[in-house]
Amino acid sequence: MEKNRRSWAEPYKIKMVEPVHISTHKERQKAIKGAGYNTFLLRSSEVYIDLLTDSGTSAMSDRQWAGLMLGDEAYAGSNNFYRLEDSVRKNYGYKYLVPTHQGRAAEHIISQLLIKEGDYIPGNMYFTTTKLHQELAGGTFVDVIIDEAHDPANEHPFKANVDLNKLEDLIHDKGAENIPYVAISTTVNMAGGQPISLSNLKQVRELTQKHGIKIIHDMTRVAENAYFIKEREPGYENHSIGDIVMEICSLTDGATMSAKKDALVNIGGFLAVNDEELFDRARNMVVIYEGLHTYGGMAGRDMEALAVGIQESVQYDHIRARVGQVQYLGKKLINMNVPIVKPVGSHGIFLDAKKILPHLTQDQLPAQSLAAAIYLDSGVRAMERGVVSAGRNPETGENNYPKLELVRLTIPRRVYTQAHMDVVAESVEAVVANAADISGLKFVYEPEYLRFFQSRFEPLG
Ligand code: P70
Repeated sequence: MEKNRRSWAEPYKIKMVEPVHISTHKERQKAIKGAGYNTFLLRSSEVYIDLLTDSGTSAMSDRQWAGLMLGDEAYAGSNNFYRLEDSVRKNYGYKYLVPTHQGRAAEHIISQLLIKEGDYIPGNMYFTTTKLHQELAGGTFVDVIIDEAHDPANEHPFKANVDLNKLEDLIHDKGAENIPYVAISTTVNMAGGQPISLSNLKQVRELTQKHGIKIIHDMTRVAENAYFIKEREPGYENHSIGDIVMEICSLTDGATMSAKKDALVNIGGFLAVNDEELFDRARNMVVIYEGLHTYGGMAGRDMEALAVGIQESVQYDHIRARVGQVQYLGKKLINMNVPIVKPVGSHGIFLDAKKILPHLTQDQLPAQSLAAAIYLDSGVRAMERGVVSAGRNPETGENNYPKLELVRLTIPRRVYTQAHMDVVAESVEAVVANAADISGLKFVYEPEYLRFFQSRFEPLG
């Protein structure tokens, strides 16, 4: 194909810049101590290259900024709501839209509506907020992802696939009546930004339909998943990203969306469903927690920026450059022999902290320690995705010990350059070379919910 003869490059040029502060080692030492060795507690002014998350950190296009000026801030029936509804229908195919302020609000609503006490919710690996909302609604999450997803070195092209035997066994053991839906995520964040294949999703659809079980789709990074399908799944090489996205959505009954990722906005999300009765209940519930059903926690201007962002997110040149930048950093680190999750995912690089710090036990919080060490080295901010993120078992109070103990270098969309990626790789290489000096951390404060956000730590002697 003509398009692929050349390397990817950003399909945009830069119109405005935001200066960043390059700190000194001494400043960073003070900052990380003050933050209790938790990168979530750093101020952004203390950060040089911010790879904490790709959530809400994207750069909007000129068309999106122009859209802000079209904000219709009517309490009810805003023009922007109808444009957003139209954009969701045209690009994703879901019939009914309930806007929310971000993804977890949509998770809250769908969990409360569909889950009853004692239910089981199978899914292709957990996500922190999703699982918590399932538990708060009385359910138990069950991981039915293929085993390969738990092995950072395994190069399966679709590590987010569901293990159909695991799913079938669960339906057999617990009964279809106790499984309100299967939670399918595109891509899977905690596995390293890995995709699910369309052929696997079709099989999941067939199996669940036989038992009358719904599929609820976490479509936070669906365009990135579609890009991998186009690249890797036989038969899809000539399909557009838009068509693949539509096909994915058509195999599910509804979706929760954190629009802060794929859809290129700084705030926003939604719940979308096809069933009219479920929609009626959801839009009744949204008025309790979010706002009226035609804004649900978003300003009119934000809905406009989202309507435009959705269209931009499924453009091939955009998604190729977005994923291309992540692959660039991944390849660089692989060439430096840094152990990372393979294949390289779509939204970030996941460093294998267990491999990098073999002298630490999981109780000594290797990923948390590695993220703090990288910050100290260069001011690059990353995020822990290991034992701290996995929290405690709500029944026993014991730590959950996930197989994956990772540090995520998450790449915001359209924000950093290839030169920034080079600095990140140099810093990680230097920290890995001196990894034996990293001594581990212990908790000194731990909140009840989603502890990774607010916990504080101290170095272990
Ligand atoms: C991240 C963010 C959010 C997210 C997600 C998937 C697959 C739902 C949501 C929730 C922010 C985050 C959230 C919890 C822990 C750490 C970071 N992911 N599903 O950085 O959406 O944030 O809009 O409520 O990735 O990965 P929202």
